[in-house]
Amino acid sequence: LKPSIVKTSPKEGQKPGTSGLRKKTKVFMEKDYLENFVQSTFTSIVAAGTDISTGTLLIGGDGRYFNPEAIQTIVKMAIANGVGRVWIGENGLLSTPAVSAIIREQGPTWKKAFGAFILTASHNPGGPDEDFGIKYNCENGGPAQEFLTNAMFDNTKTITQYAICKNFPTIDLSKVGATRVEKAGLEVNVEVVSTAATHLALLESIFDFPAIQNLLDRPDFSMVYDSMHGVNGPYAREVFCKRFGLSEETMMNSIPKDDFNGGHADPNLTYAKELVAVCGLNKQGLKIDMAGKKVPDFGAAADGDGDRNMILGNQFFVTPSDSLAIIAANANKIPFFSAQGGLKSVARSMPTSGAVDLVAKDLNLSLFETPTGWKFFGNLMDSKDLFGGKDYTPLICGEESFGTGSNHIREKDGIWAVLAWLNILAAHNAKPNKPLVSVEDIVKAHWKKYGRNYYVRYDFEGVDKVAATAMMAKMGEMREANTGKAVGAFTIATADIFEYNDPVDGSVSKNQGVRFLMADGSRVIFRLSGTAGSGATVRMYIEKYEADKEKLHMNVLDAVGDLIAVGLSLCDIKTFCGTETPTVIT
Ligand code: VG1
Ligand code: CO
Repeated sequence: LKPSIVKTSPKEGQKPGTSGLRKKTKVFMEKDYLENFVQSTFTSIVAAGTDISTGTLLIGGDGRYFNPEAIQTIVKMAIANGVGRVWIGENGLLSTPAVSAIIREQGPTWKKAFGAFILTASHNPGGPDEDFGIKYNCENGGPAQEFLTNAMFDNTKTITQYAICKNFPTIDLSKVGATRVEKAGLEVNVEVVSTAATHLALLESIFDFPAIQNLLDRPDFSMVYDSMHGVNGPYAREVFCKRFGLSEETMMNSIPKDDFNGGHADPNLTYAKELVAVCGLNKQGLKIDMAGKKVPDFGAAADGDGDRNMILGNQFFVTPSDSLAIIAANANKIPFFSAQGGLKSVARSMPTSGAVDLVAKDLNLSLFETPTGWKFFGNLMDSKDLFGGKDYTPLICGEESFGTGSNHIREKDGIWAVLAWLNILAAHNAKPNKPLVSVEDIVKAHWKKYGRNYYVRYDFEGVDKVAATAMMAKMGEMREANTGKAVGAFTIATADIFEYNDPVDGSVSKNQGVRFLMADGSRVIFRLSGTAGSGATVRMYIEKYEADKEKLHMNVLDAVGDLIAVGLSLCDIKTFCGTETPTVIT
């Protein structure tokens, strides 16, 4: 087990983005590329005080191309760096939320994990010609904070060597169980752990499974769940087929594939087209003629690494921002929250609509607005000071990008959101022999009470990075000149660049998007994506609030059409990037 020290030199561009380092798979397969990043991570966490010799390192991925090879390399490097114990997900598979759950698990026979490598580029396509990714999560189960990802990046710029135990045996990822290797007084434990067990046990402790079972058993209720050939399949089958006894037909695309079957495992109206069609919708979320064909009452989809969710009803699309608000408004129906004395706070990323703000105001919850990316929620969840010294504060978080979750773990959790909706539906349908209260009924009742935040996001993928950066800079420079200006039917009350002062550790995250806040409460926001594997993606977020009861059921694009036009002219993307046609609308 003698580690070899291999000479290397820095690789360009190994800066972790919104959620880890993502690059073309071929780049990751280049000599020393993965090794450099992994070594830089070990160096950073040791420098930050992590004792890697007594704890456990967890490794798993979303099953994309190069996943098994990368795992074997990381194991060999972990051991060379002095890690005493490694756990790996069965077949190399672990969803992002499951990783978070396992890190936080403190079972009697398990030594607690100090962190994890998750091999995923999430919703980015996979395969030899597509994307690969890696991220590091810390002891709290959440993504590494910025100070740590900055330190990793700094190390990648100065790295000269890495350590690897080349002669460590290749681990059989298909067999759950331990491999103990002992040599020269050094004992190393590598254990392949069940992909789903820990996470599912946690979910069962959160939701009212008997009530969900009653709902699923109703003859007038049916559901489908599309795992999009990502890592969610084994979890979905375990819960819905094994635990709840649904037929395999309810599970769409539930076998993980290393290229997601050539698809784009991103649960939205554009990419989850198979599910969207089954649920009787087109890609604008509008009803299509089903010619009498039966449509499921509930539909859901997950992304490649299982942390995102899309929720559909019978010919009905729930926007992620509305989903967050509705779960928060109904949190008392979920045992996890009611047992803790009820939900106390909510958090959303800045571009996420203000629908949840209205619920927070109504229910007297604290509300936090963070930059895009889940790592900012973790600090709030772990803070005792923010919440009057209490250890444990029930908190629900969400992003407009189909991510929802709570402080049961430190990542967004796709299957959690699906079970949350089923739990809420079950509670609304608790009385026997009544017609089914549908997803659509629940959403419409919510709008009636709170008004509706019409919302749409335009993505311009694959645009020139220099041009997109210049466009953002121009809007930033113009912010004072734009403030107070009338544009179309709107007046810009404030134009600014969003900056976040973390209330927990005082850290400041600058340059988190350009905002145009209109006098009537409407918002137009621009960001550059931090997850693109190559090139640049511009995101334009459009929100318009409507309280008028007569105007709650409009077509979204009709409701916000004038604001979209205003947004396109404010950024002038046509001049900068040569297009104003989005590649994806969500
Ligand atoms: C996107 C989303 C963001 C999400 C992130 C990671 O980031 O907008 O809300 O947290 O992806 O999700 P960006 O920087 O491209 O806008 V995942 O499921 O890709 O880990
Ligand atoms: Co994801």
